[in-house]
Amino acid sequence: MKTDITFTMVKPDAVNSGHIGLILDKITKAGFKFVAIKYTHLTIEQAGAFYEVHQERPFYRDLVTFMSSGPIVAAILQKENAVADFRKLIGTTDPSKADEGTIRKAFAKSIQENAVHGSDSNENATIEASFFFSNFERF
Ligand code: IDP
Ligand code: MG
Repeated sequence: MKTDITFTMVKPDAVNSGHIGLILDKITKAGFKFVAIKYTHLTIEQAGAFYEVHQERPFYRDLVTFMSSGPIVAAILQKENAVADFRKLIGTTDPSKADEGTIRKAFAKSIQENAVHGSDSNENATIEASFFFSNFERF
């Protein structure tokens, strides 16, 4: 049983810019182990379901369109204190406010096209991981 996991996506902007390799390298060097990984392309319906918690927010429709605009890399990551440490590694939602050395500071284009997703709690990490991966796809 894997505990202390978080869930991430390399978003369509970063995939399109050719940054998959650099981002996965930063994640690896920060001490995260890959429990599961896949390259996929979300439908509008899937992106809408994944971000359902944000459906009342003004940016929801644009976010769903963006997240289904091209392929993504989805992964489950394992590390002690995974959720909090990964949020620190990726930086703030708005990349103009992100700390030097964070993934969003290096690769994000805007508050929407911000290169990576990271779960915000252990509960959501579990829900998001199960949205993408079965137990047979986790090692
Ligand atoms: P997070 O990804 O840092 O956890 P959330 O507030 O959960 O940020 O928002 C989910 C995603 O929605 C963000 O990563 C970003 O792509 C997009 N988003 C958040 N706030 C805005 C906004 O004000 N304008 C446009 N897109 C936004
Ligand atoms: Mg969030």
